[in-house]
Amino acid sequence: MYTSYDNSSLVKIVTLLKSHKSEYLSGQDISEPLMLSRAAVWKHIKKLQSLGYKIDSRPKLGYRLTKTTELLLPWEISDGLETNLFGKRIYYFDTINSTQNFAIELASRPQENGTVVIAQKQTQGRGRLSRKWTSPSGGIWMSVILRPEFEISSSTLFPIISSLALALTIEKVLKIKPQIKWPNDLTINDKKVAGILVDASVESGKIDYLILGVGINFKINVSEVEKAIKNTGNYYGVATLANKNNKTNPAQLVQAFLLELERLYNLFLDGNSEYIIKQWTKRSSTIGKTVSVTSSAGPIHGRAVKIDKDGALVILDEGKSQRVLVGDVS
Ligand code: BT5
Repeated sequence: MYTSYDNSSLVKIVTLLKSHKSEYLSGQDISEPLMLSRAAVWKHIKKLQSLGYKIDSRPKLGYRLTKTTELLLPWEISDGLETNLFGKRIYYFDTINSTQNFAIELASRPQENGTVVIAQKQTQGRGRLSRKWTSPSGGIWMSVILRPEFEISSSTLFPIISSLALALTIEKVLKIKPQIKWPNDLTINDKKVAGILVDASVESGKIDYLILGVGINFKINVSEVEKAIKNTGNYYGVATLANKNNKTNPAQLVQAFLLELERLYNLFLDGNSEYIIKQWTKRSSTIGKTVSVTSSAGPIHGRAVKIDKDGALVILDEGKSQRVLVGDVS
């Protein structure tokens, strides 16, 4: 595991190499200002190479960073992160059962607010309604701990805020326009590219914390994932955001997402949920369509007309209006 507040020598070396990308730095150039031994520098360089940094090492010249890593290491996300709260603390794992589960454990500590847990791979990724989320490397699997000051009744709009934040981020960073399928799936060509899950802890009628889980198929092998999940609940095909040739660093997408999420979250706290619902509706592939919804009260068939202030989907069925808060749309 790596966190945003350890590995300081390692991070200092990365920063130094990044600011001298056009030249080689000798072992001494690095060891002296950072007050490290030459042996320690060598050890850290080896470590950085194993973390995916491409560092050219030449006998008489020294070291030069030729390519940064694609791993979502905490310092790569922190570097240039413009948020006030979200992502100020980051925990990174190569492999974990579920970032959501680890975030729930962390949330027992009140200082964990805005904390991000991120993993390269999950072995037991969770979806909604006890379903599974397939999480091979190449994706962005993350959870964010939040301690909102709003009423429980407002928390149902939170997944809507999050899916809009993700859609806006993808539009901005990757110039791709995903659609949002109610309640909060992101799709490309009607195939699922990202999913959102919110776990809530409520104590004496107040929200103690919310854990937002976001799964993004950033650069994954679509056919492998499709093969693994073909017969599962709510399956309708898999999409990926990037291909092998795409140069966008996933850390850039995570940074932009945290910033957009924080912006929308603050807008919501300031009472601007109408703006959020309008922007969400603009990108929705559900509103205006004839849909079938499986809800806890059984199947509902009709025209999806809008989402309510609390994120409930309003369906018009033979003149009768019905509201659904939890379910799947097809
Ligand atoms: C979701 O559930 O879409 C919420 C997914 C949240 C995953 C994140 S990853 C970080 C955090 N840690 C976790 O453990 N979870 C969160 P739902 O709407 O129930 O969709 C689940 C269904 O999507 C499955 O039954 C499959 O059919 C399908 N599915 C599973 N993995 C997929 C993938 N990688 N891409 C597209 N579809 C997938």
